[in-house]
Amino acid sequence: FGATVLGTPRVGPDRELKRATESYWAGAIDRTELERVAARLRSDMWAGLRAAGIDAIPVNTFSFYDQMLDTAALLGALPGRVAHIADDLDRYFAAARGTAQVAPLEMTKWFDTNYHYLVPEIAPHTAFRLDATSVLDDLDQALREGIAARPVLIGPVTFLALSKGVDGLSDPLTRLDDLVPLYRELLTHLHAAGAQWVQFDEPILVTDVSDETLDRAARLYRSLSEQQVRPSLLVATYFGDTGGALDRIAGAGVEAIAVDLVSGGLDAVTGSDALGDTLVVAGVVDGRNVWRTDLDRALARLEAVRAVAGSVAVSTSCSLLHVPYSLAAETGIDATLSSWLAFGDEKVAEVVTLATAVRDGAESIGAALSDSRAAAGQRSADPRVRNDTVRATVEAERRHRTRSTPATRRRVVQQQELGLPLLPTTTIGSYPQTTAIRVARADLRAGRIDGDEYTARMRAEIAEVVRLQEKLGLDVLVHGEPERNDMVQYFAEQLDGFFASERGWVQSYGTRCVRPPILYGDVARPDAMTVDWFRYAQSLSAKPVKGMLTGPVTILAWSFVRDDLPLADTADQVALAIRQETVDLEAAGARIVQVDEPALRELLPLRASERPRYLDWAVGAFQLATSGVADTTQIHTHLCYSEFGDVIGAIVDLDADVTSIEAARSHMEVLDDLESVGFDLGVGPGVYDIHSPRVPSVEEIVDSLGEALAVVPAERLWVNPDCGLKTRGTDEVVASLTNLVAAAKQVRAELS
Ligand code: THG
Ligand code: ZN
Repeated sequence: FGATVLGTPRVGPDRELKRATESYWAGAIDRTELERVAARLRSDMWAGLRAAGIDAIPVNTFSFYDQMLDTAALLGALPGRVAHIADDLDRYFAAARGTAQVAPLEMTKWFDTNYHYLVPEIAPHTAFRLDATSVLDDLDQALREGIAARPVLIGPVTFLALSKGVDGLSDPLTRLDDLVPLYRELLTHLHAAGAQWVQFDEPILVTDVSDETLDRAARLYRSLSEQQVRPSLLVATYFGDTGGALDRIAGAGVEAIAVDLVSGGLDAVTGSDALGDTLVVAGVVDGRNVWRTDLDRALARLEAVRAVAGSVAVSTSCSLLHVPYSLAAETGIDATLSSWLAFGDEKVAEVVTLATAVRDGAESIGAALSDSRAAAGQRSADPRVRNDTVRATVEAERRHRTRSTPATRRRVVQQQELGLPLLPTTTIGSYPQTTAIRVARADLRAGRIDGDEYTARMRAEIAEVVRLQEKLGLDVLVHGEPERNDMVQYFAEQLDGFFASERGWVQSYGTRCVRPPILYGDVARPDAMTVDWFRYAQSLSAKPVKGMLTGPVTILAWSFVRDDLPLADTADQVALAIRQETVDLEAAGARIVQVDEPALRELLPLRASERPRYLDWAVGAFQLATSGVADTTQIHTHLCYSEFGDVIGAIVDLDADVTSIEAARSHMEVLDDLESVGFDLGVGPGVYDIHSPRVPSVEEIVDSLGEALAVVPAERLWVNPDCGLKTRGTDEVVASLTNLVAAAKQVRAELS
């Protein structure tokens, strides 16, 4: 084949699968109807790819929830606690979401993307058993529709490497040999059903895998390729440089290897002497960002690959799961900006154009090449892309990264300013998103109300939240963030340099999607973004209300970022805008400003060698954002996870006066970790888990505080839930916070 993509989005151009699945969960539609929607989405996707000219079409890239969960089901490795559920689809959803009786699988990020997968649990005794129904059904549907179908499977190495060992199994990869017979049997079935090719996704090979793992992977693919009767094998690597793994896998006798030539370099390919007549599937069209491909550059890479490989096919760098369906759905975008972009459909067209050039020569795509050059030239010359004032200001300000006074001395002046009790109580920022809030937002969007009416309704929400916090007796208040749809999109809509898309949905996990803003130009803050809301909230209370901002690293992590400026430079531009906002909040009377960085760990490079450089600019950007205020102004931050691992030193370097972290589920071990690296700032370990509807008792919270006090001195300890309250109901929130305040008071009394 000459033109392919490694995978496709699946939630539907209009999020049809989200709606159908959520209706099925609510009992509003039955399984037949849900499967009808699913079959239709697959059919439309394949037909679209074929019509565009893709000659090898990935199938089995559809999923009702997640591809890792699908693989667990395929291998008979769903957790034992859901085994009693008779219906296979309900059993599958139970593993994904839990039920009243059983806990769901954990969820974690898929490499360095914004997609979250379910973490399979593998025990020493997990009895793997092939259940190929789902993949065979997919293949069958495709072949009946006349599609040149290539079933896609998560490769066994990646599957086990990303699974969690349970019941005493420390390394799931030790069970790789047990999977070999299942995958061999699967190849037999797929071949018999009519598959010419099968794709094994092995992105784990672009990370720092051990030699032992590489040996295991090579052995595994050797034993699959030695099978006589089977489809041709494509091993797909993506999200980075394949490095030495390329030769090992090519040497194992597979027919094709996919390499990501956007995230990774050409060297692994051009330097290889193991390719022989292997087909290299060259990922030259970026599958996870939204920029139009530079066709000249892509062609040069394809030529370089062709010079060393048996043959070359054109592909996206990874699955198109990570980009929106189509630019055509975006009506609010101006034609110029649009001409710089490519979403899923447009990327497919680029792949086909490049494959035409590979086959018939560059002359055959003359018109496309001149369009591509014109768009690139126009983009680099556009005044919105380069703002010299911004560049000069960043240059002048970037030295100002540290606060002038050390944290311990700041704590003294801040305490004089704030006069807080020991163990101050607060919340992370958001309060429940009520129906009234959603209605107001929808009314504004539909033009049923004007901006003034919207502001009035939001103020009413803020007043309610402030009143509630006063009544509960919290010490440091928040305004509740009713005006924010999303903590990144809200800022992107107000900053120059960002385009906030209307329909550009990308799956985040399960049925949940986000619309990442597109960061296309130098970032500037034309006006204050949050000050009016803050000023109103503070006017309602004598207690300190926190100014609430999202940090520069999180804004980048949850956006599509530029490919024409180093991320570190963009981070400083965003940081400068946030810095200006902190200064304005301070001038408006904020004594505390919180700058959240829940995604600090998400952008951590996959290769350890690249991590120090990342942490350097990421921490630097946070420091630039937060060091413009006076010593008396207290900077808070919030991090949404507790396993700091590789970033623990960075948390110290952030130098935030107070850090709130998720700790409820990890029993405060995180505090030990922090203190052991010399952390001596304020810390608010979450004292209860907001991800569950359960209301924590006073005793439980008192116990948590006791554990925390065993490692953190009382003068530095804060009391808060472990995350924002946006997804919870008001009744639960009132009950939980009542107990939180009571517990803090009880422990305070014991201490004094
Ligand atoms: N904002 C953005 N990106 C994120 C998160 C975020 N990435 C990581 C993490 N948080 C992902 N978590 C979620 C949680 C909920 C939803 C999406 C991602 C969600 N989405 C709504 C849905 O799909 O129905 C749509 C939300 C909307 O209308 O904007 O519930 O917090 N940027
Ligand atoms: Zn959080």
